[in-house]
Amino acid sequence: MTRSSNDNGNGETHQQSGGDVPDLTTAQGIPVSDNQNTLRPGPRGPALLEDFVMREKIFHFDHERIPERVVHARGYGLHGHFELYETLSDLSAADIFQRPGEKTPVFVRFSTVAGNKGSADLARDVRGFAVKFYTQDGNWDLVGNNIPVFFIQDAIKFPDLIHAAKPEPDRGFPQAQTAHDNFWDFMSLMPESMHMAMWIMSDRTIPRSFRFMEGFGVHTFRLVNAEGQSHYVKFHWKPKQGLQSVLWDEAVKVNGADPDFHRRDMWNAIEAGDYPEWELGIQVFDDEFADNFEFDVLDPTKIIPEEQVPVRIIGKMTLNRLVDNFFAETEQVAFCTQNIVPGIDFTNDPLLQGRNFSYLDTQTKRLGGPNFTHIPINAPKCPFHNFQQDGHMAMHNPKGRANYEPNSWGGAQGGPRETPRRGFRSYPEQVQGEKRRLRPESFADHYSQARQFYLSQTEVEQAHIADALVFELSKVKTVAIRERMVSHLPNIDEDLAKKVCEGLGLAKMPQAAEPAHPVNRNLSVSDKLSILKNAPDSFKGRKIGLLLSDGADDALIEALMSAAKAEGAMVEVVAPRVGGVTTAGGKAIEADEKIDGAPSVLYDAVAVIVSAEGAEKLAAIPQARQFLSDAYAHYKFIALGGEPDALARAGGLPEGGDGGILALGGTDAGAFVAQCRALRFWDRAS
Ligand code: HDE
Repeated sequence: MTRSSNDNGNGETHQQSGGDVPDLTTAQGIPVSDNQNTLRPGPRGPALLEDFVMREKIFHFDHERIPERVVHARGYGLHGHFELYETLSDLSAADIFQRPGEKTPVFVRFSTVAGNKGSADLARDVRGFAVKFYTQDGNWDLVGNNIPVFFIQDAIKFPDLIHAAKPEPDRGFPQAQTAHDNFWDFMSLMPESMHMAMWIMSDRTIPRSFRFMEGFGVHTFRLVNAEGQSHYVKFHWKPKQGLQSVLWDEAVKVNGADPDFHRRDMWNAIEAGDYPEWELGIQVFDDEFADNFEFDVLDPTKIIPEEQVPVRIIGKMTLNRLVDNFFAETEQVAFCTQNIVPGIDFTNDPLLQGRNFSYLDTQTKRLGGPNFTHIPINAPKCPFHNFQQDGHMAMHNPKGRANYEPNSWGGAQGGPRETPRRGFRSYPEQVQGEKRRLRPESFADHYSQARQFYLSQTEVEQAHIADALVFELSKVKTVAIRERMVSHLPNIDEDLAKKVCEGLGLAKMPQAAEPAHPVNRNLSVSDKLSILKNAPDSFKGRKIGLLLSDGADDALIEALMSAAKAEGAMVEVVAPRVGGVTTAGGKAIEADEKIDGAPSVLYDAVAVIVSAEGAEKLAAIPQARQFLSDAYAHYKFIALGGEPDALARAGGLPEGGDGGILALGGTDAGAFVAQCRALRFWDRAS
């Protein structure tokens, strides 16, 4: 029996076209009568080559994939705008920096670096923080990271760095991880990477959310004003939400429970109207500062501490719109460091100079030709005119005769003309020297700022750095590589070196690596480098996991829900069944998650409101026990309401609790949420 297009075989009928439902057609617009069956002679005959409907459909499907980015393959894109607070006309002629209050549309893509497109969100990795500003003078791309320094000083080392970080080529693993021999072999042979090594071993590489991390332009750029005067500048993004990271044990578990943890977080926040915001800050300095600074401002492995050059806040970016189509926007967006506008300029940072080649080159391959600027997400939103033409998929095809310049056709017919008044001019920096392959002497100090970073952390954060190094190097099979890496640590901090040496069980402390430049052991601590010293003072935008059972107290639930709402926090209901629970008052509350799918690592704090019988039943479920034992182990605030004793005991909570465990009486919900503002009960760690 043959099956008609409108019968799926179960007797159900598909929706037919007509009214608001458009007719299905081929890409050529030919209406399709049957989208279920291939054309064949007789019901059991071979497929006919003539079937252009089937062939076109499968042909197109076969070509759906484009190469993923060679780095930063996994990303999440969002729309928003940038609003300028104050004019910068004294410093920069950039159109975007002229008129306070003016909003410029932006597209942002957050990403991990090493993992492929399908890897998990909470890999220990740098996060990309790329912003495309659609300014009235063309697109400006600030292609930054969530860490202000980089691994290497010269772009020529980038392929080596990335090869070493990616899966090893013979075995094809590990995916999205730096915990392997090749990576640490390379790092330990590159002392210039030691400052970055401290950052990537810190909790910066396991952010709780894209919303709770900083962004940095990394390189020193130039701002150039209308008079042609130049100042150096470093760009910073400061999240209004504050900084927050997860623990490594959480990261490992989150990756299993929800590999999309970061993109889901962003989706949920924007869907809820809780739009994340970052302020744009600039560190501005001149040649005199640059000449006197302890390090070379062109060296991308160095920061300028905010205590030395304060960050001046100049505007705010708000992300408030999800993409309509992930492929069209997030996948096809092409950020490029060479996209710069009049009033901003490059410096000779050797990494930046190399990047200016790489991005355009890789995008031409990834997006299939030179016309990727015609794709809506990449096209400028201001008028643009030039004599570029043809090529694959050309979408902007100017009319008329003139496709060259100069021409004598005149007027509109002659096409666009150069504009010395508005046009981009490079800052006329004096450059001279011998043509050689050289690394400047001024780039030679590799340890002093690594030490400064380490010493600027709280004790908890320092412990995390040591633990992360021990974890990563424990995955390195070659002892000589472990030892070589540890040999750099005494140049950073003796105590750190000792902890890692002991943690690895090395027979003896390796001899310290010989620094190419004496280590400055007296750089001042910079509080801005710590996450915990810059923690938020609100629980806004965070999430409570509320575990309920049948017979739970209605008033307690209600009180917790409204306290969370008042703070701007979210509550997700977790229950033994997704159908939910029936409260003591007989009210049905649907669950957002069944307990098996909602471990407490997905939440910033947890609350349990249960009846005595419900607590007994939950105590028998391993995931319910872990919900509490993990929350406790991860220093989370825990609220216990109703009659939770059986579950609290089974979950291993200490008899009598601790300062981070709150018994939820009638009026305590507000106090609990207020306590949660500290994000974690770190006292439990000591
Ligand atoms: Fe990138 N980088 N990078 N990078 N990078 C790419 O461009 C490169 C560097 C950064 O969401 C690639 O279109 C070189 C520093 C982000 O689409 C590629 C060097 C910083 C993104 C490339 C660097 C970054 C990329 C891969 C050393 C922080 C993702 C796909 C000289 C300031 C943008 C692509 C997005 C992507 C090259 C170093 C940030 C291959 C050669 C330093 C956020 O062109």
